[in-house]
Amino acid sequence: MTEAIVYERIGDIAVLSAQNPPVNALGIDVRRGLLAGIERAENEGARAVLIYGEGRTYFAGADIREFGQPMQDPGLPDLCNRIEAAQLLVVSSLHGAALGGGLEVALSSHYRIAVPSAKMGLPEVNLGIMPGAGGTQRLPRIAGTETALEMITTGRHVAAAEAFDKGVIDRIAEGSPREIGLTYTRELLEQNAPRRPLCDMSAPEPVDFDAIYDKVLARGRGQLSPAIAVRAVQAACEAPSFLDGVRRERELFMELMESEQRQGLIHAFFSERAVSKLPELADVMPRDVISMGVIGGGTMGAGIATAALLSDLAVVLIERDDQAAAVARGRIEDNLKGALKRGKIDQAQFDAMMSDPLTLATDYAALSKADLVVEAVFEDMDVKREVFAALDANCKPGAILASNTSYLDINEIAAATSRPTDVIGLHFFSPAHVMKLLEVVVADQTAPDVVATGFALGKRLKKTSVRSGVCDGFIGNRIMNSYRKAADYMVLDGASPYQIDKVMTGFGFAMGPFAVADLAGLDIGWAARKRRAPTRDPKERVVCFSDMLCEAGDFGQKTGKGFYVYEKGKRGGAPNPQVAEYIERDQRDQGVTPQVFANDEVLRRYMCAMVNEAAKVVGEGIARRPLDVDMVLLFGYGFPRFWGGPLKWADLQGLDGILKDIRRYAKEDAFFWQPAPLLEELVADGRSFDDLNNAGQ
Ligand code: 3H9
Repeated sequence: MTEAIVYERIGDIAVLSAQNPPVNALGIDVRRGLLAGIERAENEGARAVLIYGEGRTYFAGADIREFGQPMQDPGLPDLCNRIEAAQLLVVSSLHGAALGGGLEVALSSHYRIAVPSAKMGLPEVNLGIMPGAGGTQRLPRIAGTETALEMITTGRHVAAAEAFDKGVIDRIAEGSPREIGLTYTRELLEQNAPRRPLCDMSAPEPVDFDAIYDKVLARGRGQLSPAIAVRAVQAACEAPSFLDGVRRERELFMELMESEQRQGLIHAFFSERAVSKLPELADVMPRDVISMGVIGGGTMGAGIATAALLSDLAVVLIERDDQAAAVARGRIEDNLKGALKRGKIDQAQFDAMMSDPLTLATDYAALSKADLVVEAVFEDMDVKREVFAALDANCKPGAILASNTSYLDINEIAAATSRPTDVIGLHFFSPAHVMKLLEVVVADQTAPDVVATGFALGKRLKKTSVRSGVCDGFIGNRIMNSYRKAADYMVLDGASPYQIDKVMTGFGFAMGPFAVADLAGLDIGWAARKRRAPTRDPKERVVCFSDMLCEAGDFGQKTGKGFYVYEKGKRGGAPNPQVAEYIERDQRDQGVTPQVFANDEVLRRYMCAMVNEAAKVVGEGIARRPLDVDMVLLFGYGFPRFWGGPLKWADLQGLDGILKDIRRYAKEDAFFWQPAPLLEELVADGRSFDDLNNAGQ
């Protein structure tokens, strides 16, 4: 018997306890242990087998780390069939999470009991695959086709009470999984309860699978796994026998296993966990943060304050006068009302958050007890320096002074204080109480425990925190600036903004770059272009059509017109006919002859610009690893998760092809398309971005 499954005999019951921390993933040792345990129990004449997990959880699923490697016997599908076919009674007792292959083992057992806090689900689609050990065949038999389709295509975790209502489990009981499992199994034996293999149940009722397939495909914006899973459930209803259904499930599972989307989504799964683990901080204790200060109560400041309140921090928000403070309070209230409406908090929590923990003030002296202060004022270096000098004068020793600037130099900001080691960038994304990304920007003198506190705060606020070095725009905005420019150049050269938006939504983005610009406000880019104009290299191509829109007072959604025209009450916008005129004028002024861009070419240029700048960001050490960039784009910029991030996408496409294309584009515009030295190096060495990730773990 392997160590991962411990066999024990208690009277008529053989107990198989999983001991494979941290999540009892169903790796080869666990599978062998379960198989051996079932066989031994049968050989020894036990009347029942109880399966449960020691530690945090029942089985959290197949061991994802084994994917892509040759499968070792017994595979999970065979194991599940064998458990179900056992001639004695098999009972599973669930706690923690029974997910994916874990729930499939439970469904192969003849009876299921769970503690009230247990969660279960078939989340495989989120990894680009689908249940592959009979889950798509057994769940619809026990819970009905519609419930199974909903659970499998969303991957949703279902609480024990709901699972009981839907018939997925037979009983809920308080206690340890071992105790409740033993009591239940004894009871079943006393009652001479029959074996109850789900494979013997009749096929579930069919539904309109084609319609559901189309709906699920559209909802996933091109993600294949949920749609393919629909076809597997269809087989549960329509295949001549259970085994035929299982065979169909296997075919579809293997198809997804081979897909690029599976690689992208699994990269995202591990990267989102790896990204905030910094080896250099392993032994560094963060400072305590109980009370937080926020300077500025605009959209960003109010969002940060809301995020802090939602995480049980006390907040002191500073505004310039009472009127501005009242407006800020109103913004926070609106944000919290949204959280209330979405069921994130209840009325009592809402009332509590709006009173005790929230203080609005106009005097920096109110910050004397704050452990960490985030400044979210106007993006102007002189203003920031003034704010930081005031913070330096008013905050207690050891307080962390953070700037939410999107692009300004944190070193210069830190120099306005007498304590640069306590200064850091904490770059939130708007709306800050909703968006998951936090860039933790480390300046030259930032102390390690200040960095550790930035990450601890991010965790507390339920953000995905990514370390960034200092540069204009940090990781995310710097890369965005580059692919936005590529989009603008394509428009100047003949592509339309609407073609580009369509190509990028086809790739999986929720919105294309021009629709995003309209949403963010075209005046933001306009201001940035004006700011950069004096230092712009004369070799850089300049695009004017966006400025023309701004000069006409059209700033996007907020003015009702930008690249699109927005009608009140209508979702999205229609193309703004004036845009074509502006583009033509820009082309005439610059002597550009427009060309036709195929959709593939649009995608390639856009993505090459993103990858090239991302490679520069990694090469210069602004991002520690390629996966850091991937997580920034995924969590802050709507990059489609099923591609894993731009650098995972680049690996999947092949870096040499990307470099060749960048060199081809450089013949038209050598200034913009300068290949990243890191990309050249990787291609020369035959290595990938993932090789760098693995070297840096
Ligand atoms: C499947 O089952 C396919 C079958 O249908 C068919 C097969 C034929 N494997 O998330 P945490 C690691 S597909 C390997 O931080 P939490 C994780 O990387 C699977 N490792 O904890 C982390 O490692 P590290 C379907 C795994 O408490 C550590 O465990 N199942 C796996 O916040 C702790 O994880 C799923 O998709 C795994 N399956 O959340 C469930 N799971 O410490 C995936 C976790 O080195 N897992 N690890 O960074 C989860 O959703 C969460 O981990 C869970 C716990 C909710 C269980």
